[in-house]
Amino acid sequence: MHSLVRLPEDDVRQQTRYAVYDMLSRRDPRLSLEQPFYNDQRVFELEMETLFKSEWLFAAMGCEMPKKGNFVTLDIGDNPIVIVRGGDGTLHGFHNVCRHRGSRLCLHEKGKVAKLVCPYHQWTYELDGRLLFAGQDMGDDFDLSAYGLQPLHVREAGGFVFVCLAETPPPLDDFLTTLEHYMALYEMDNARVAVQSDIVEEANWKLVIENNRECYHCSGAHPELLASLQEFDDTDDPRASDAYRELVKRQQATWEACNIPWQLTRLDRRNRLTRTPLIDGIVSMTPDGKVGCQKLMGSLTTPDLGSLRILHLPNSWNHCLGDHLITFRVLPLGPQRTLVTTKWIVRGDAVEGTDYDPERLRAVWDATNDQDRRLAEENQRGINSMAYRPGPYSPTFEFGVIDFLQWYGERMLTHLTGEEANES
Ligand code: 3BY
Ligand code: FES
Ligand code: FE
Repeated sequence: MHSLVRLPEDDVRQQTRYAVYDMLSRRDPRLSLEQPFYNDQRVFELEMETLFKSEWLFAAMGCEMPKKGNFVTLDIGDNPIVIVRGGDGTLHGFHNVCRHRGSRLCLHEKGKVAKLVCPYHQWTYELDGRLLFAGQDMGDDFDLSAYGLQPLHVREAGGFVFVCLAETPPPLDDFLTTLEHYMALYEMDNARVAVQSDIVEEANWKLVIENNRECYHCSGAHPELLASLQEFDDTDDPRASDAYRELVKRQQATWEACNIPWQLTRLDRRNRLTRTPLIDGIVSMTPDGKVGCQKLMGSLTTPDLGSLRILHLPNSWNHCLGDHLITFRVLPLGPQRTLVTTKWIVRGDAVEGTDYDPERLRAVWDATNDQDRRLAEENQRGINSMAYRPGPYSPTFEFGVIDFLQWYGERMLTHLTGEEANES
């Protein structure tokens, strides 16, 4: 295969690397980032080139590709990718780029195909990426085997699908094993997406994640969400009340008796899993706190599971309830534009209209997402001002943000200096 020829690095690119390196290595971890991290095109391109091309990213749910030939597409920056279920049940990931003249191959976000056929001149690929057919006119010595789709790394565990564009991806096994363990009871082979929302926020992707990593803003912004969600998910949280600690103790004893995993597991700063109670007496994130889907996930007999929260930096957080799951995927579109995709997932055999009302299922997080979108967009507009200066995070309320930026800074510095990843 021919290697990609790159134009020489221009000065601006090199200087951006130096400037970002410099800003990150001398930054005060208690403060928000300097302005260019949130609004500069060059810094954004550098992040896409380093972080988003090197890290494992949450891409989709396996239940969106239940059968052979089911595929999902998404864009990681300028890179269109396609994930497809092969004949043996495993997922294959490819750059969604035809080897003829480079057209995008799969145009839809989801679907089912027998083969991958390019819409331009109908070059046809097997689900494992091999080129099968290239028209009649490529010449007698044309070697089909030299023009397979370019693969990328895909892993699936506990119903979640991750991709990585790096040649040598960072380690992921510990996280996947933990995820399998926590997700087993949801039986994700028997699940499907009931509702999906795609929101474009006019804000930098880090502002979207920062906003998610704290609940300092919750009491002022999220009346619907706070009817079910506890503002903290850890008894060590400085804000945790005695009543919360009592509730956690009671719920954990019940979960323990049923073999339901709940322990807080942190795998470096990037992956965090914990099961935490909802508000006492509330079983789901719906307007009235009752189940949003009558058929519970897996073989559960009670919906009272609290929320299994799963964080995967840089681009996902999730709530797994007894009756449905809500997954969140963040994909940067530009320095000040971010796609947030939310999926509400129910048991595979749940019937719309009978077991669940999609409007009721989505109501709480639709409201919450819209509130968060406004907050992130106003945050962005203020940061764009000449008056913006990095401001202090509350160590009590915003330690999650401090943690995220610590991870971000470390990973950026690692990629910028080309060092091997030394975390697991
Ligand atoms: O765009 C599509 O939906 C299909 C799927 C694979 C190839 N493509 C033309
Ligand atoms: Fe795909 Fe021509 S670009 S067949
Ligand atoms: Fe919020």
